[in-house]
Amino acid sequence: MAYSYDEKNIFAMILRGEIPNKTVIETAHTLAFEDIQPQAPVHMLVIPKGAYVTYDDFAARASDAEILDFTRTLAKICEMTGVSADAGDGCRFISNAGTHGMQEVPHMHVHLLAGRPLGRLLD
Ligand code: D5M
Repeated sequence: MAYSYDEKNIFAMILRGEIPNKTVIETAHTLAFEDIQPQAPVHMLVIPKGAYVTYDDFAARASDAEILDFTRTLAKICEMTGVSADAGDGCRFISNAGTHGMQEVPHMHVHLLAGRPLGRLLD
């Protein structure tokens, strides 16, 4: 079944410039901005500019250029903020999907969390 995208979701509104955001970096296909309810000293959201609902929707329908831009931008932010596991203390990427994933905003996004020990995800 194909996902149906809701153009009224809050990240679509951010992408259309209808509501403000604290942009960290913007590229041809990707936007990263500060999460409004930070759960860690570093908490950003990285979103594709295209209309995708979840990670698997993005992976299935986005072009290679969009996917490459997204993954490289995520890595660039880690480098810029000094949170890569190589040069810093590390970080966590989370992409919530659907009801059990507790996804609130139905536009594909990856949370980048860092700046404190984040605890074990699965016990
Ligand atoms: O997480 C959705 C995330 O989106 C949640 O951490 C709050 C954040 N959020 C909601 N509205 C905004 C605005 N306007 N700016 C920045 N961040 C926002 P989910 O994975 O869908 O549960």
